[in-house]
Amino acid sequence: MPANLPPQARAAERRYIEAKTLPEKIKYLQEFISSIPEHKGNEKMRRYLRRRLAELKEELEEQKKRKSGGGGGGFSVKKEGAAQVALVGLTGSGKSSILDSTTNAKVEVGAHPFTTKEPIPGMLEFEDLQFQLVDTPAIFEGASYGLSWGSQLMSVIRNADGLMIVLDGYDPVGQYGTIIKELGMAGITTDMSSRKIEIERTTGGGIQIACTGRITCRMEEVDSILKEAGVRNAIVRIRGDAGKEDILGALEQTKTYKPSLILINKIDAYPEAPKEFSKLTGKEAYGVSAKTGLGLVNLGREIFRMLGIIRVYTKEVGGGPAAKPIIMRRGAKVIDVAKVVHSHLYKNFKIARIWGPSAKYDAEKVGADHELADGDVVEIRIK
Ligand SMILES: Nc1nc2c(ncn2[C@@H]2O[C@H](COP(=O)(O)OP(=O)(O)O)[C@@H](O)[C@H]2O)c(=O)[nH]1
Ligand SMILES: [Mg+2]
Repeated sequence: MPANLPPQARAAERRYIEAKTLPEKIKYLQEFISSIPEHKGNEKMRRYLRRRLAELKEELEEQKKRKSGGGGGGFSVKKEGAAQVALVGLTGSGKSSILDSTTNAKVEVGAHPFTTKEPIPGMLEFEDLQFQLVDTPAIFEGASYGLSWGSQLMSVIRNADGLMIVLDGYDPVGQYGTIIKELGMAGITTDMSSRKIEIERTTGGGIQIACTGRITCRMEEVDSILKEAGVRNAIVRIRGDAGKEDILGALEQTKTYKPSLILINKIDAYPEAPKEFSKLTGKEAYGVSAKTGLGLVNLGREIFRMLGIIRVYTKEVGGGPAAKPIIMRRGAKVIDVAKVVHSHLYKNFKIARIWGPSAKYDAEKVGADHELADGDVVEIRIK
Protein backbone atom coordinates (compact mmCIF):
# COMPACT_ATOMS: atom_id res chain seq x y z
CA MET A 1 0.00 0.00 0.00
CA PRO A 2 1.20 3.51 -0.64
CA ALA A 3 2.65 5.14 2.43
CA ASN A 4 0.55 8.23 1.88
CA LEU A 5 -2.82 6.55 2.35
CA PRO A 6 -5.08 8.60 4.59
CA PRO A 7 -6.13 7.03 7.90
CA GLN A 8 -9.69 6.34 6.73
CA ALA A 9 -8.30 4.31 3.82
CA ARG A 10 -6.13 2.30 6.18
CA ALA A 11 -9.10 1.71 8.46
CA ALA A 12 -11.21 0.59 5.50
CA GLU A 13 -8.43 -1.72 4.37
CA ARG A 14 -8.31 -3.31 7.80
CA ARG A 15 -12.05 -3.85 7.86
CA TYR A 16 -11.84 -5.38 4.39
CA ILE A 17 -9.04 -7.76 5.40
CA GLU A 18 -10.83 -8.81 8.56
CA ALA A 19 -14.29 -9.19 7.00
CA LYS A 20 -15.49 -12.77 7.13
CA THR A 21 -18.57 -12.79 4.94
CA LEU A 22 -18.74 -12.04 1.24
CA PRO A 23 -21.19 -9.09 1.49
CA GLU A 24 -19.01 -7.55 4.19
CA LYS A 25 -15.88 -8.01 2.11
CA ILE A 26 -17.57 -6.31 -0.85
CA LYS A 27 -18.83 -3.42 1.24
CA TYR A 28 -15.48 -2.70 2.85
CA LEU A 29 -13.51 -3.20 -0.34
CA GLN A 30 -15.76 -0.59 -2.00
CA GLU A 31 -15.13 1.76 0.88
CA PHE A 32 -11.43 1.05 0.69
CA ILE A 33 -11.21 1.73 -3.04
CA SER A 34 -13.12 4.99 -2.81
CA SER A 35 -10.95 6.17 0.07
CA ILE A 36 -7.71 5.81 -1.92
CA PRO A 37 -6.75 9.22 -3.27
CA GLU A 38 -6.80 9.40 -7.06
CA HIS A 39 -3.33 9.92 -8.39
CA LYS A 40 -1.07 8.11 -10.76
CA GLY A 41 0.99 6.37 -8.09
CA ASN A 42 -2.09 4.57 -6.83
CA GLU A 43 -3.51 3.58 -10.19
CA LYS A 44 -2.17 0.02 -10.38
CA MET A 45 -3.34 -0.73 -6.90
CA ARG A 46 -6.79 0.67 -7.61
CA ARG A 47 -6.99 -1.38 -10.78
CA TYR A 48 -6.04 -4.54 -8.93
CA LEU A 49 -8.57 -3.86 -6.17
CA ARG A 50 -11.34 -3.08 -8.64
CA ARG A 51 -10.71 -6.40 -10.35
CA ARG A 52 -10.84 -8.14 -7.00
CA LEU A 53 -14.12 -6.37 -6.27
CA ALA A 54 -15.62 -7.59 -9.53
CA GLU A 55 -14.58 -11.15 -8.64
CA LEU A 56 -16.15 -10.93 -5.22
CA LYS A 57 -19.39 -9.58 -6.68
CA GLU A 58 -19.49 -12.42 -9.17
CA GLU A 59 -18.96 -14.90 -6.40
CA LEU A 60 -21.82 -13.37 -4.43
CA GLU A 61 -24.13 -13.52 -7.44
CA GLU A 62 -23.32 -17.17 -7.88
CA GLN A 63 -23.99 -17.82 -4.24
CA LYS A 64 -27.37 -16.13 -4.47
CA LYS A 65 -28.28 -18.09 -7.58
CA ARG A 66 -27.41 -21.32 -5.88
CA LYS A 67 -29.45 -20.43 -2.84
CA SER A 68 -32.56 -19.59 -4.78
CA GLY A 69 -32.24 -22.57 -7.12
CA GLY A 70 -30.71 -25.28 -5.03
CA GLY A 71 -32.96 -25.78 -2.03
CA GLY A 72 -31.03 -23.54 0.34
CA GLY A 73 -28.09 -24.54 2.49
CA GLY A 74 -25.59 -22.51 0.53
CA PHE A 75 -21.94 -23.26 0.14
CA SER A 76 -20.21 -20.76 2.35
CA VAL A 77 -19.81 -21.72 5.95
CA LYS A 78 -19.68 -19.05 8.61
CA LYS A 79 -16.34 -19.16 10.35
CA GLU A 80 -16.16 -20.12 13.99
CA GLY A 81 -13.29 -20.89 16.35
CA ALA A 82 -9.61 -20.13 15.80
CA ALA A 83 -9.52 -21.26 12.17
CA GLN A 84 -11.56 -22.94 9.49
CA VAL A 85 -10.10 -26.04 7.88
CA ALA A 86 -11.71 -27.62 4.83
CA LEU A 87 -11.50 -31.39 4.37
CA VAL A 88 -10.67 -32.03 0.76
CA GLY A 89 -10.59 -35.41 -0.92
CA LEU A 90 -12.05 -37.82 -3.42
CA THR A 91 -15.28 -39.61 -2.70
CA GLY A 92 -14.91 -42.47 -0.25
CA SER A 93 -11.54 -41.36 1.15
CA GLY A 94 -13.13 -40.94 4.58
CA LYS A 95 -13.66 -37.18 5.01
CA SER A 96 -17.05 -37.60 6.65
CA SER A 97 -15.81 -40.43 8.84
CA ILE A 98 -12.94 -38.25 10.10
CA LEU A 99 -15.28 -35.36 10.86
CA ASP A 100 -17.60 -37.79 12.61
CA SER A 101 -14.87 -39.24 14.84
CA THR A 102 -13.17 -35.97 15.73
CA THR A 103 -15.98 -33.45 16.16
CA ASN A 104 -19.50 -33.02 17.45
CA ALA A 105 -20.90 -32.79 13.90
CA LYS A 106 -23.62 -35.08 12.70
CA VAL A 107 -22.54 -36.47 9.36
CA GLU A 108 -23.59 -39.18 7.05
CA VAL A 109 -20.88 -41.67 6.24
CA GLY A 110 -21.27 -43.00 2.75
CA ALA A 111 -21.99 -46.56 1.86
CA HIS A 112 -22.19 -45.26 -1.70
CA PRO A 113 -20.18 -42.56 -3.50
CA PHE A 114 -20.95 -38.84 -3.21
CA THR A 115 -22.95 -39.07 0.02
CA THR A 116 -21.87 -35.61 1.19
CA LYS A 117 -23.77 -33.01 -0.84
CA GLU A 118 -22.97 -29.82 1.02
CA PRO A 119 -20.33 -28.55 3.43
CA ILE A 120 -20.89 -29.54 7.04
CA PRO A 121 -18.97 -27.92 9.89
CA GLY A 122 -17.89 -29.49 13.14
CA MET A 123 -15.68 -28.20 15.95
CA LEU A 124 -12.49 -30.00 16.90
CA GLU A 125 -11.03 -29.16 20.29
CA PHE A 126 -7.32 -28.64 20.76
CA GLU A 127 -6.24 -27.52 24.23
CA ASP A 128 -7.87 -24.09 24.69
CA LEU A 129 -8.70 -23.73 20.99
CA GLN A 130 -11.37 -24.95 18.66
CA PHE A 131 -10.87 -25.52 14.96
CA GLN A 132 -13.80 -25.60 12.64
CA LEU A 133 -13.49 -28.56 10.29
CA VAL A 134 -15.68 -28.40 7.22
CA ASP A 135 -16.60 -31.60 5.45
CA THR A 136 -16.99 -30.88 1.74
CA PRO A 137 -18.51 -32.71 -1.19
CA ALA A 138 -15.88 -34.78 -2.95
CA ILE A 139 -13.41 -33.21 -5.32
CA PHE A 140 -13.34 -34.90 -8.73
CA GLU A 141 -11.70 -34.58 -12.08
CA GLY A 142 -13.30 -31.57 -13.72
CA ALA A 143 -14.25 -29.85 -10.45
CA SER A 144 -12.08 -26.89 -11.40
CA TYR A 145 -14.15 -26.34 -14.57
CA GLY A 146 -17.13 -25.70 -12.33
CA LEU A 147 -18.91 -28.93 -13.24
CA SER A 148 -21.68 -29.94 -10.81
CA TRP A 149 -20.69 -28.63 -7.37
CA GLY A 150 -17.13 -27.86 -8.50
CA SER A 151 -17.34 -24.09 -8.29
CA GLN A 152 -19.11 -24.15 -4.93
CA LEU A 153 -16.50 -26.56 -3.61
CA MET A 154 -13.67 -24.31 -4.77
CA SER A 155 -15.27 -21.31 -3.13
CA VAL A 156 -15.44 -23.18 0.20
CA ILE A 157 -11.79 -24.13 -0.21
CA ARG A 158 -10.80 -20.57 -1.11
CA ASN A 159 -12.57 -19.26 1.96
CA ALA A 160 -10.90 -21.70 4.38
CA ASP A 161 -7.80 -20.85 6.42
CA GLY A 162 -6.23 -24.22 5.70
CA LEU A 163 -6.87 -27.54 4.06
CA MET A 164 -6.86 -31.09 5.31
CA ILE A 165 -6.25 -33.25 2.26
CA VAL A 166 -7.72 -36.68 2.96
CA LEU A 167 -6.33 -39.52 0.85
CA ASP A 168 -7.49 -43.13 0.76
CA GLY A 169 -4.62 -45.43 1.78
CA TYR A 170 -5.57 -47.58 -1.19
CA ASP A 171 -4.21 -45.06 -3.74
CA PRO A 172 -2.86 -41.97 -1.97
CA VAL A 173 -0.41 -40.93 -4.69
CA GLY A 174 -2.99 -41.02 -7.48
CA GLN A 175 -5.59 -39.21 -5.39
CA TYR A 176 -3.09 -36.57 -4.34
CA GLY A 177 -2.20 -35.96 -7.98
CA THR A 178 -5.85 -35.44 -8.93
CA ILE A 179 -6.45 -33.07 -6.03
CA ILE A 180 -3.38 -30.93 -6.66
CA LYS A 181 -4.23 -30.71 -10.34
CA GLU A 182 -7.82 -29.61 -9.72
CA LEU A 183 -6.79 -27.11 -7.05
CA GLY A 184 -4.11 -25.75 -9.35
CA MET A 185 -6.54 -25.24 -12.21
CA ALA A 186 -8.85 -23.41 -9.82
CA GLY A 187 -5.99 -21.07 -8.89
CA ILE A 188 -5.19 -22.61 -5.52
CA THR A 189 -1.78 -23.88 -4.48
CA THR A 190 -0.67 -25.75 -1.36
CA ASP A 191 2.97 -25.40 -2.25
CA MET A 192 4.69 -22.47 -0.62
CA SER A 193 7.85 -23.00 -2.65
CA SER A 194 5.93 -22.65 -5.94
CA ARG A 195 5.37 -19.10 -4.88
CA LYS A 196 8.86 -17.85 -5.34
CA ILE A 197 7.90 -14.46 -4.07
CA GLU A 198 5.61 -13.45 -1.30
CA ILE A 199 4.83 -9.81 -0.73
CA GLU A 200 3.57 -9.02 2.72
CA ARG A 201 2.42 -5.44 2.96
CA THR A 202 3.38 -3.69 6.17
CA THR A 203 2.43 -0.36 7.66
CA GLY A 204 5.94 1.05 7.72
CA GLY A 205 9.62 0.28 7.31
CA GLY A 206 9.91 0.67 3.55
CA ILE A 207 10.73 -2.27 1.30
CA GLN A 208 12.58 -5.04 3.11
CA ILE A 209 13.85 -7.94 1.06
CA ALA A 210 14.37 -11.34 2.66
CA CYS A 211 16.11 -13.50 0.13
CA THR A 212 17.01 -17.18 0.31
CA GLY A 213 17.60 -17.34 -3.43
CA ARG A 214 18.86 -15.10 -6.20
CA ILE A 215 17.22 -12.18 -7.91
CA THR A 216 17.84 -12.25 -11.64
CA CYS A 217 17.12 -8.55 -12.11
CA ARG A 218 18.59 -5.48 -10.48
CA MET A 219 17.48 -4.50 -6.99
CA GLU A 220 16.46 -1.04 -8.26
CA GLU A 221 14.13 -2.74 -10.71
CA VAL A 222 12.45 -4.62 -7.87
CA ASP A 223 12.02 -1.34 -6.05
CA SER A 224 10.57 0.46 -9.02
CA ILE A 225 8.13 -2.35 -9.90
CA LEU A 226 6.83 -2.29 -6.37
CA LYS A 227 6.63 1.51 -6.23
CA GLU A 228 4.73 1.55 -9.50
CA ALA A 229 2.21 -0.86 -8.00
CA GLY A 230 1.85 1.47 -5.04
CA VAL A 231 3.75 -0.74 -2.62
CA ARG A 232 5.99 1.40 -0.41
CA ASN A 233 6.13 -0.74 2.70
CA ALA A 234 6.45 -4.48 2.49
CA ILE A 235 8.47 -7.50 3.37
CA VAL A 236 9.37 -9.28 0.15
CA ARG A 237 10.35 -12.91 0.61
CA ILE A 238 12.16 -14.47 -2.30
CA ARG A 239 12.91 -18.17 -2.63
CA GLY A 240 15.02 -19.67 -5.36
CA ASP A 241 15.79 -17.74 -8.52
CA ALA A 242 13.26 -15.05 -9.24
CA GLY A 243 12.99 -12.39 -11.89
CA LYS A 244 10.79 -9.46 -12.84
CA GLU A 245 7.91 -11.66 -13.99
CA ASP A 246 7.85 -13.41 -10.63
CA ILE A 247 7.51 -10.09 -8.86
CA LEU A 248 4.70 -9.00 -11.14
CA GLY A 249 3.10 -12.42 -10.63
CA ALA A 250 3.29 -12.02 -6.88
CA LEU A 251 1.65 -8.61 -7.15
CA GLU A 252 -1.17 -10.06 -9.19
CA GLN A 253 -1.46 -12.94 -6.72
CA THR A 254 -2.47 -15.32 -9.45
CA LYS A 255 -2.63 -18.26 -7.09
CA THR A 256 -4.05 -18.36 -3.63
CA TYR A 257 -1.84 -20.21 -1.21
CA LYS A 258 -3.45 -22.47 1.37
CA PRO A 259 -1.50 -24.24 4.08
CA SER A 260 -2.36 -27.92 4.10
CA LEU A 261 -2.01 -31.12 6.03
CA ILE A 262 -1.95 -34.42 4.15
CA LEU A 263 -3.85 -37.21 5.88
CA ILE A 264 -3.73 -40.76 4.66
CA ASN A 265 -6.81 -42.52 5.97
CA LYS A 266 -7.57 -46.25 6.40
CA ILE A 267 -4.14 -47.14 7.75
CA ASP A 268 -5.92 -49.98 9.57
CA ALA A 269 -6.07 -51.60 6.14
CA TYR A 270 -2.99 -49.98 4.53
CA PRO A 271 -0.43 -49.49 7.31
CA GLU A 272 2.47 -48.85 4.94
CA ALA A 273 0.69 -46.18 2.88
CA PRO A 274 2.08 -43.03 4.57
CA LYS A 275 5.68 -44.23 4.31
CA GLU A 276 5.31 -45.20 0.67
CA PHE A 277 3.55 -41.95 -0.15
CA SER A 278 6.34 -39.90 1.39
CA LYS A 279 8.98 -41.92 -0.44
CA LEU A 280 7.29 -41.34 -3.78
CA THR A 281 6.25 -37.72 -3.39
CA GLY A 282 8.75 -36.33 -0.92
CA LYS A 283 5.81 -34.92 1.07
CA GLU A 284 5.16 -35.50 4.70
CA ALA A 285 1.90 -37.33 5.31
CA TYR A 286 0.10 -38.23 8.45
CA GLY A 287 -1.48 -41.67 8.77
CA VAL A 288 -4.87 -42.04 10.47
CA SER A 289 -7.76 -44.42 10.68
CA ALA A 290 -11.20 -43.00 11.16
CA LYS A 291 -12.35 -46.56 11.82
CA THR A 292 -10.03 -47.41 14.73
CA GLY A 293 -9.16 -43.86 15.79
CA LEU A 294 -5.46 -44.44 15.16
CA GLY A 295 -3.58 -41.14 14.79
CA LEU A 296 -6.63 -38.98 15.40
CA VAL A 297 -5.75 -37.88 18.95
CA ASN A 298 -2.93 -35.76 17.60
CA LEU A 299 -4.92 -34.22 14.79
CA GLY A 300 -5.51 -30.95 16.65
CA ARG A 301 -1.80 -30.43 17.21
CA GLU A 302 -1.03 -31.22 13.57
CA ILE A 303 -3.64 -28.70 12.41
CA PHE A 304 -2.23 -26.11 14.77
CA ARG A 305 1.26 -26.69 13.36
CA MET A 306 0.03 -26.62 9.79
CA LEU A 307 -1.71 -23.27 10.24
CA GLY A 308 1.48 -21.62 11.42
CA ILE A 309 -0.18 -19.84 14.31
CA ILE A 310 0.72 -19.13 17.91
CA ARG A 311 -1.34 -18.26 20.98
CA VAL A 312 -0.55 -15.16 22.95
CA TYR A 313 -2.26 -14.23 26.21
CA THR A 314 -2.49 -10.57 27.05
CA LYS A 315 -2.31 -9.38 30.61
CA GLU A 316 -3.05 -6.09 32.24
CA VAL A 317 -0.72 -4.57 34.82
CA GLY A 318 -1.57 -6.18 38.15
CA GLY A 319 -4.00 -8.63 36.59
CA GLY A 320 -3.76 -12.22 35.44
CA PRO A 321 -3.40 -13.50 31.89
CA ALA A 322 -6.50 -13.48 29.70
CA ALA A 323 -8.38 -16.75 29.59
CA LYS A 324 -8.69 -16.64 25.83
CA PRO A 325 -5.64 -16.38 23.60
CA ILE A 326 -5.09 -14.02 20.73
CA ILE A 327 -4.22 -15.95 17.59
CA MET A 328 -1.17 -14.59 15.80
CA ARG A 329 0.98 -15.77 12.93
CA ARG A 330 4.19 -17.56 13.76
CA GLY A 331 6.94 -14.95 13.82
CA ALA A 332 4.68 -12.26 15.29
CA LYS A 333 6.35 -9.58 17.40
CA VAL A 334 5.23 -7.81 20.53
CA ILE A 335 4.24 -4.76 18.50
CA ASP A 336 1.95 -6.90 16.31
CA VAL A 337 0.01 -7.88 19.40
CA ALA A 338 -0.31 -4.23 20.42
CA LYS A 339 -1.66 -3.50 16.94
CA VAL A 340 -4.30 -6.22 17.20
CA VAL A 341 -5.42 -5.29 20.71
CA HIS A 342 -5.83 -1.54 20.31
CA SER A 343 -4.38 1.23 18.17
CA HIS A 344 -3.82 3.18 21.40
CA LEU A 345 -1.41 0.49 22.67
CA TYR A 346 0.32 0.44 19.32
CA LYS A 347 0.78 4.18 19.02
CA ASN A 348 1.91 4.70 22.59
CA PHE A 349 3.92 1.53 23.02
CA LYS A 350 6.82 1.83 25.46
CA ILE A 351 7.94 -1.62 26.54
CA ALA A 352 6.41 -5.00 27.28
CA ARG A 353 6.92 -7.60 29.94
CA ILE A 354 6.68 -11.21 28.97
CA TRP A 355 6.29 -14.58 30.62
CA GLY A 356 6.42 -17.97 28.98
CA PRO A 357 8.39 -19.84 26.32
CA SER A 358 10.04 -16.81 24.68
CA ALA A 359 10.96 -15.14 27.97
CA LYS A 360 14.46 -15.59 29.41
CA TYR A 361 12.90 -15.18 32.85
CA ASP A 362 9.50 -14.18 34.21
CA ALA A 363 8.45 -10.59 33.55
CA GLU A 364 11.37 -10.02 31.19
CA LYS A 365 11.37 -6.52 29.73
CA VAL A 366 11.35 -6.56 25.94
CA GLY A 367 10.99 -4.10 23.08
CA ALA A 368 8.54 -3.86 20.20
CA ASP A 369 10.54 -6.23 17.98
CA HIS A 370 10.71 -9.15 20.37
CA GLU A 371 9.47 -12.27 18.59
CA LEU A 372 6.82 -14.16 20.51
CA ALA A 373 6.31 -17.89 20.95
CA ASP A 374 3.22 -20.00 21.43
CA GLY A 375 1.95 -19.68 25.00
CA ASP A 376 3.58 -16.33 25.82
CA VAL A 377 1.91 -13.91 28.20
CA VAL A 378 2.38 -10.25 27.27
CA GLU A 379 1.85 -7.13 29.33
CA ILE A 380 2.17 -3.95 27.30
CA ARG A 381 3.24 -0.69 28.94
CA ILE A 382 2.44 2.59 27.28
CA LYS A 383 4.11 6.00 27.40
N1 LIG B 1 -11.12 -49.54 6.67
C1 LIG B 1 -11.48 -48.27 6.82
N2 LIG B 1 -12.58 -47.80 6.20
C2 LIG B 1 -12.92 -46.50 6.37
C3 LIG B 1 -12.14 -45.64 7.18
N3 LIG B 1 -12.70 -44.40 7.14
C4 LIG B 1 -13.80 -44.50 6.35
N4 LIG B 1 -13.93 -45.76 5.88
C5 LIG B 1 -15.00 -46.25 5.00
O1 LIG B 1 -14.88 -45.60 3.73
C6 LIG B 1 -16.16 -45.32 3.17
C7 LIG B 1 -16.31 -43.86 2.82
O2 LIG B 1 -16.28 -43.07 3.99
P1 LIG B 1 -16.83 -41.55 4.02
O3 LIG B 1 -16.43 -41.00 5.34
O4 LIG B 1 -18.25 -41.49 3.66
O5 LIG B 1 -15.96 -40.93 2.86
P2 LIG B 1 -16.10 -39.48 2.16
O6 LIG B 1 -16.80 -39.72 0.87
O7 LIG B 1 -14.70 -39.02 1.95
O8 LIG B 1 -16.87 -38.59 3.09
C8 LIG B 1 -17.18 -45.80 4.22
O9 LIG B 1 -17.66 -47.06 3.85
C9 LIG B 1 -16.37 -45.87 5.50
O10 LIG B 1 -16.87 -46.83 6.37
C10 LIG B 1 -10.98 -46.18 7.84
O11 LIG B 1 -10.22 -45.53 8.57
N5 LIG B 1 -10.71 -47.50 7.61
MG1 LIG C 1 -18.59 -37.59 2.71
